Amino acid sequence: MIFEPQFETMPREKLDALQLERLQRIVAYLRERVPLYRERLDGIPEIRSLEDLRSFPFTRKADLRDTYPFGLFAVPRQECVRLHASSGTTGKPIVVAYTRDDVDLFARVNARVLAMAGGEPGMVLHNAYGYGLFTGGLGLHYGGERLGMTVVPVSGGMTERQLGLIEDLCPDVITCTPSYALTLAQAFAERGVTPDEISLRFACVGAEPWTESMRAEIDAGLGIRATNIYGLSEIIGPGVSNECVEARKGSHVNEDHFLPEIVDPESGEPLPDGEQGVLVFTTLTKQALPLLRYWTGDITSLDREPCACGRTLARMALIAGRTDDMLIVRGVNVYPTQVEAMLLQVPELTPHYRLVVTREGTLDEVEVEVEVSESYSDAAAGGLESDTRRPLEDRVEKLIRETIGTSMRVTLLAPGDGPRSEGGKLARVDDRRRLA
Ligand code: DLL
Repeated sequence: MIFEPQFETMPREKLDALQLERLQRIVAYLRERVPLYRERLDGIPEIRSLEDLRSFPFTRKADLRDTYPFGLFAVPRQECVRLHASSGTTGKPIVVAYTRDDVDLFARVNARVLAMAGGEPGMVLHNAYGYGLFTGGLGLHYGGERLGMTVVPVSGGMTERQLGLIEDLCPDVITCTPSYALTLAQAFAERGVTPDEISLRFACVGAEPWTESMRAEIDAGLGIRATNIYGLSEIIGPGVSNECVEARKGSHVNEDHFLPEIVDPESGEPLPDGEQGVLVFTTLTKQALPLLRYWTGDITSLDREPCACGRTLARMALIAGRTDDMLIVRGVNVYPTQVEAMLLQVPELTPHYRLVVTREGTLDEVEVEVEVSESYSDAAAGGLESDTRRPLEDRVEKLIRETIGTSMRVTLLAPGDGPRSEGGKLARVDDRRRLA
């Protein structure tokens, strides 16, 4: 079903006109209320077309950090009914705020994404995104309630309890990170529960990068159709975009609220549909913390072709990586997702992997630690101690050289020894260069 068909299937020209009208309004609002924008937009002419946005400067994470905690708010703090914070890896987090109307918008866009994923009123939603400062738990919680679902606010972690609740409450939809979906699938398998015995039918998985090969593992492991959910705290949290369960070919961006652009990572120049670059968002309707041309750092492309589901909203491809996750190994740019996609083409391997980056002299070295499958381990008598180990490692190293174009060392791990999500986002890269 489509939650707000009047917006989600709006003809392109009407959507463009709506975006322009909202853009003009939000720019005037920000010029009036936020000192940083008043200064930065000084001398930049009024917006007359959507293209005029291209003359605006980008807003970056540093702008939020530099004005921490409330400096970019466009309303008095007293009008904010909610704050969330995103945990940065370094230094202070970023604080984001919602007025009462923003919380309502947060609920509506999440009701939309749950419906895109296959959710319907009356279904049970098992929400295993973390509750608290992280936007995932509460965002999908409000979205599920708004759609008319029965929401089970499990939050992340305590895997045994999650399994028991799924067995007892028979949810139709689950929301969690893709790495945690795999943890749950594996825990069910260890209990001897087969995918067709699990009530779940749909999943909204995201909040971290993942690949088509991982989707196949999640679908098979839980007996579901998983769709990609994308969002970030600065823009609203979850609810920015989601794939429709019909096509699963790109995530529909709630464009009437979040205007997407793709720009060149180096020059910042706009790129045409279909080309990969950095995703940039302008919020069109938020009150407490609207942002103009926010540089997400996420790499993807846009597609505005009509979709089988009937929505006219542009679709963004699965995130290839973040500009700041990109590794440069012997001059070759590599995203962890490229390694993931490749590893999962090897039947003996599992999606439980990690990249360890070290520096020897002036060269970056990457070691891929990846867990082998149970069946490989059982078949190779003696498991990883057997003499099949080095030939398999060699084979994977060769595949990496040939498909990615750079060398990495591969180390096989025994089943159970690879990294697992314990409920939240899983760090795929262990960067030891800074420590050295
Ligand atoms: O992760 C919001 C969210 C919650 C999205 C629940 C989806 C589901 P942050 O913690 O601020 O917000 O992290 C945002 O996570 O810039 C991306 O780098 C990454 N990310 C989010 N969704 C995806 C996805 C939430 N589907 C940052 N694929 C973003 C790849 C994703 N990366």
